Amino acid sequence: MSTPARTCDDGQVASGAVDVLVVGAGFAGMYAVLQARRHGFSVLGLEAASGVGGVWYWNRYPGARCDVESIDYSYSFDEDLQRDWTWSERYATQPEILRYAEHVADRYDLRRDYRFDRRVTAAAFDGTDANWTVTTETGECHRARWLVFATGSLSAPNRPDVPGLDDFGGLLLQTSRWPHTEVDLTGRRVGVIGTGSSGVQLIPRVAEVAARLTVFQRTANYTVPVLNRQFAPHEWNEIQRAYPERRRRSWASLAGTPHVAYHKQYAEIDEAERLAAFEARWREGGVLFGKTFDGQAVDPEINEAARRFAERKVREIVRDPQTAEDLLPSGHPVGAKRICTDSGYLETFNRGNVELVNLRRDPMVRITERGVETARASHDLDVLVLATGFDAMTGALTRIDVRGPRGDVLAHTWAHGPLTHLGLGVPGFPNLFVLTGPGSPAGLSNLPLAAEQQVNWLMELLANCRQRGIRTVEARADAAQAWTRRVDEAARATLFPRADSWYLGANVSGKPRVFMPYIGGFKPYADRCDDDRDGGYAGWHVGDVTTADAEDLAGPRSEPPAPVRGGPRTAT
Ligand code: NA7
Repeated sequence: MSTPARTCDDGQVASGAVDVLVVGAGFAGMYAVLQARRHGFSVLGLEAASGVGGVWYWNRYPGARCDVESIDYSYSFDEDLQRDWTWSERYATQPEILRYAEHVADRYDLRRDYRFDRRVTAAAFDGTDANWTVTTETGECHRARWLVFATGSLSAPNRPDVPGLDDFGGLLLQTSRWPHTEVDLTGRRVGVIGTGSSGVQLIPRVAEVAARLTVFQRTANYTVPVLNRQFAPHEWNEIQRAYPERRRRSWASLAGTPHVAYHKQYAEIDEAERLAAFEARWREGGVLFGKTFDGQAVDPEINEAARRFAERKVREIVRDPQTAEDLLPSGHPVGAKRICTDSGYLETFNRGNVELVNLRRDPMVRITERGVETARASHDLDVLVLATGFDAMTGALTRIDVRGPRGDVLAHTWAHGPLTHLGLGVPGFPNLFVLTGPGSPAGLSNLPLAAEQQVNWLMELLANCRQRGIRTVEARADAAQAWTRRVDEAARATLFPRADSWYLGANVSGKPRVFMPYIGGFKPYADRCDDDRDGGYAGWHVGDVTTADAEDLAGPRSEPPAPVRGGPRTAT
């Protein structure tokens, strides 16, 4: 990106500048708009979609469901909202979460501050009047003092660079851009590329109706039955009663949910008790299997025990030995890629109409008009589904042409990995804030709470600036380097860097291999943010930055963090 995508003439700029411009209408963006308004700021929200919901607006594929329990995956800021909304299932489906987001938008009349169908393509900071000018694909320009990107960590689709993708003559679908009208797959020959959370949720649903389903798997991942169920009416009363304590524990937790590991340490108990603990977690269902014991994400011995347990489960369920072998994850620790949660995924491979193609043994060669060609076979398809994930954490931001007052371009600043102070600010980009992005614990935490924590902190900062008549705030380069190192060191202390995950950018070819989310925990992160505030916003330049002192303030251009681990990139 060498030239600005588009600049705005004065005539194009829509009315006057607002105080706060929020990009995105997912959970973080909606809450930012609400809180900006409640703090008395004028606010404008811009959203690429036609409605609210963020990831839940786009990911409408059959089987889409949140892998965090519904009673946790919701806002906590308003007890009336919490009391008035009833979740019908333990793990909510995409339609129900979208209804919840729409309910929140209605309840607080959020849409009046949003403009939808506005994809932001560029943002440039004007140092003379300390305002951002934000441009949309539709050619609109808006000005704002404070620019808040709530563009989501899993929002920029990853289109695989497989040769011939555009040649496919059938219906090409992507889980993260699923059509809004029903897609009838009955009696069709369907191929699915990708076996992460999206593929694992989709595949059993497709298998039920398709004439033939071919699953193209590059990496087998750990998957645990989600054991979803409807809530009984009497249960909901109990949930309501326990909510305050549940939320209190969640806010004090490492991941924004109230769950804890087994009450005894792995080393203190015998083999029978270890197996019983793994079994109990497995029967609880969902991602928590990855945290059965304290230290499971750090200690290779505990992780290996979890791996052996999961392997037994696969072999018990999948009848064909070669298929079972192919479905066994190898080469990455349990939980180092987010554990998938499924409803009958492994059982699907016992069906006569389902075939698994292990791309490690039979690599994909190209996509043709008729289907997918692998080294050993041609697979004729009517429908090809890409469940290939996201350019996670940074993709939504680096695809926007963001320019600071001293010529910094965000995509360049992050070319070797994201550099942030607390995941919130980037040196070189005054008055720009990122929510639930790299450097924050959001990708590893319960997102609604992670968003609330960051927005609350940010609005306090902005209110403080208003009170003191301060026009600019910018992350200090030294603070950002220190925080980015801390993010890196926290990851290195765990087994996470041993997997080619989206946390590391390893799923996207050409992306720097840097661990992006902060793995040190939700509560420790919130405490660190509060320390920064209590220290007078020590990690920030608070006050106007002039061109003359800018170089001095920004310090030397950042050195990219070293890759977490070397080795070849995963290839198809
Ligand atoms: P994920 O978890 O990134 O999964 C994407 C899948 O697509 C994964 O199996 C990838 O294999 C596969 N993939 C990606 N590119 C290719 C190519 N070129 N060829 C073959 N296979 C490919 O995304 P999801 O949408 O499933 O889930 C994202 C998050 O949403 C999830 O972690 C939860 O937090 C919710 P790979 O493993 O990279 O070898």
